Amino acid sequence: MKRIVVSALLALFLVGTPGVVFAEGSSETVFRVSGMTCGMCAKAIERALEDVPGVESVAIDGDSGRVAVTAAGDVEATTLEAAIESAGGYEAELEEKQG
Ligand SMILES: [Cu+2]
Repeated sequence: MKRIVVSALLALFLVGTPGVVFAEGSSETVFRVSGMTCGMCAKAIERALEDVPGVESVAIDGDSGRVAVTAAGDVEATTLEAAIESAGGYEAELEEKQG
């Protein structure tokens, strides 16, 4: 009986491990973007960022101009910045990068 409990715990640990490693390898980069005037702007920027390899999620606050990008692994801020600016007529300024 004790052995079953131990192997169940071990299985839990093994299953949980990739998630932990994954979280540690991810990064969050926040930009302050100017030039966004409507929801379509936010959509265009979101799509451009999602096309960058490694990008997992994009959160945009149109009012403050803050764009937060979560990526698996270390995606260069300059790469993300270029993607934002390629969406057309926007200027991105790096505000914060974690991971
Ligand atoms: Cu717009």
